[in-house]
Formats: sequence, structure tokens, C-alpha cells
Amino acid sequence: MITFFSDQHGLHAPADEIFRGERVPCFETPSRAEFVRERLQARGHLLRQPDQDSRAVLSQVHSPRYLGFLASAWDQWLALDPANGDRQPFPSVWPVRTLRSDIEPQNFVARLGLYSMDNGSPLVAGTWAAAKAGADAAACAAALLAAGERGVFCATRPPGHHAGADFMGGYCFLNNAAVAAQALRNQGAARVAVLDVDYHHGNGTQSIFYERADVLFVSLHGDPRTEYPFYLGHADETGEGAGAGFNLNLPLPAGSGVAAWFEALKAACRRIARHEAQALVVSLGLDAYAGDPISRFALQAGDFSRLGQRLARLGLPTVFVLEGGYAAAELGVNAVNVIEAFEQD
Ligand code: Q9C
Ligand code: ZN
Repeated sequence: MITFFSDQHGLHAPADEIFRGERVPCFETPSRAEFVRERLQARGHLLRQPDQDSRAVLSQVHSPRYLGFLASAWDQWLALDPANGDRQPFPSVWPVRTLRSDIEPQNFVARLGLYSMDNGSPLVAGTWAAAKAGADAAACAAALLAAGERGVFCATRPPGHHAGADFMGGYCFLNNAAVAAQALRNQGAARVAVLDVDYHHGNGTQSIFYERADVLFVSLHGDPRTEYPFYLGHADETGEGAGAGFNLNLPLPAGSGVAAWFEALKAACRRIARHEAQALVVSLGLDAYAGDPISRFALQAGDFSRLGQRLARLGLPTVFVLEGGYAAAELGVNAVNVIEAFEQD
């Protein structure tokens, strides 16, 4: 399968994240993408660097002020103190209920909080370049589908599905799946479906398309009552306004087994078929894997082949976008199992 891979991904390599109030090594590491690249190459898949600018599509899914902030955040951080070059900024204050988010504060950390849903998404000098290359890959993949390709894989990082129109979160900065879906719409697909199989609910993607009927969002994930992102992803979130009925969440209790997961996948596929979509975007998180260090589902490597086969049966031109998955050494096998089974079916 044609796969987009950006050498720029390595520019986003934060050292630590905050976990239970302590600094711990980041789970979302450059090695994740490198393991995927190695496996793709070993299996003879073609790798391409993204060569299209996603700027126009990005401004359809993210707010101008958020994009402006993200593109210049590191320079703003350095402007505070040149010694900040070897420090990671973390937000510590957020405009929750009753506080105003319409006015951009002048204070940098206050702006960082305005544009963040958590303090777990560390930003470094190369974050914008790496994230932008991932979004460019999503736009390239959509263009290849328009040119007749059946499946294209974006083996990119950082991931994107927690990023909303104007905030980062959960290791995500730019919503690559939303970029792919919007680009497919721009190219003439009347109806698009996004299927998110990452262990964590794709709150960013859901919120971007929540009031739209043209992009159906379907997600299979750990129940937000106990799992990140906690504040979205419940079954009663079905869409609003024109988008009423075009959002389907299938939360499963943490610890659910493989049979329950594939039952939920069946329901997801039925809803996607009913949408009569002309193209599909798969937010391909691999953290439903049994060996994932921060997730609690039970899929084995062979189950990822079964996933690829089920997705192929939808019969839709499909963009796969890598999201989470933190058992880094197993990521290559699991990702390639999905796309090869998709191609073979
Ligand atoms: N120490 C994605 O899979 N933090 N994001 C968990 C674990 C949030 C996961 C803390 C996990 C976000 C794209
Ligand atoms: Zn995840």
C-alpha cells in the first residue's frame, strides 16, 4: 500500500510528559514511527514523503488563532527567556466553565492553557514542523484516493484525533483524520465516514464534525467513565443540529475482550454502510493491542489482520491514519497486518 512517512516526525521528540503529577518519559516516541517504517519496508510497501501543503484544508478544520498560536508557540516560549530552549512548556491553568475563552491572554502559559485540553501534550521546537508534515500527508492521501487509489496509509506522528478545532491534547496537535476527511469532501466525495478504532475516544474529530451530516463519525473506545479523554465519548452523543444522528460512539468497558470488540466493530460497519459514504478515513490507533502499556483492550497481532479484512468488506476507498499505540516494538507488525489484510481481501 502506498504509505506516507515524513522524516520530519523526529523533530517532535519531547523528553517527558506529566503523569500523576510527576515527569515521566513520553509514551509517544519517535521510535513508534520508526518501527512502523521498518516493517513497511521489510514487507515491500512504497514509502513517500508528503509533497502537498495542507494549509488550506487545515484552516477548514482548525481555527485561525489556534493555528497561529501553534505555528509560533516555540518562538513565543523562547521570547520569554532564551534559557527556555531546554525546557518544555506545560499549561497549568485552563478556561473551564464560567471563564472566558474568547479573549487571548497576553501571558504565554495562559494562552497555552487556552489551547490545551490537558497538560499531557508536550510541545517542543519541532512540534509544528512534525505535526504539519503529518497533516500534509493526510491531504496527500486524500488526493491519491481521488486519483483512484483504493487504500493509502499515513504512517505519521504525532497523532491527531484528540486535537479539536482550537485545542491540542492527548499527544495530538493537528487533527490529521479530520484533514483527510475534509480534503475528501473538497475533492467531491458527498459523504465521508471516519471510523476511529484507537483505544481512546477521538474527541477532537467528533467535535469538529459534530454538527455536520456530511461526515459521519463512528468510534470504538474504552468507556470514558474510566478512560482518557474522560469528558467525551459516551453513547448518548449522537450529533447536533444538521449533524443529529451522524455521530456514533461505541464505548466498551476497560478490560473488554476481543469478541466484544469485534461485535462493536460490526455495529460500526453497519452504521457506515447505511451512510452510503464515498470514502472512509480510519483513525488507526493500535492501542487496542493487548500489550499496550496504557490501555486495556485485548487485541492480538492476528486480530489486526481481521480488522483489515472487515474494513476491506466495506468496499470503500480508505485513508488510514496512524493514531496512538504505545507498544512501540509491536506497532509495525500490527499496523502492517491491518493494511495487508485490507489489500488482500
Ligand atoms: N501516562 C492517543 O492515543 N495520557 N493519545 C495518558 C498515561 C493520555 C493517548 C497518561 C493518553 C492519550 C492518541
Ligand atoms: Zn489512543
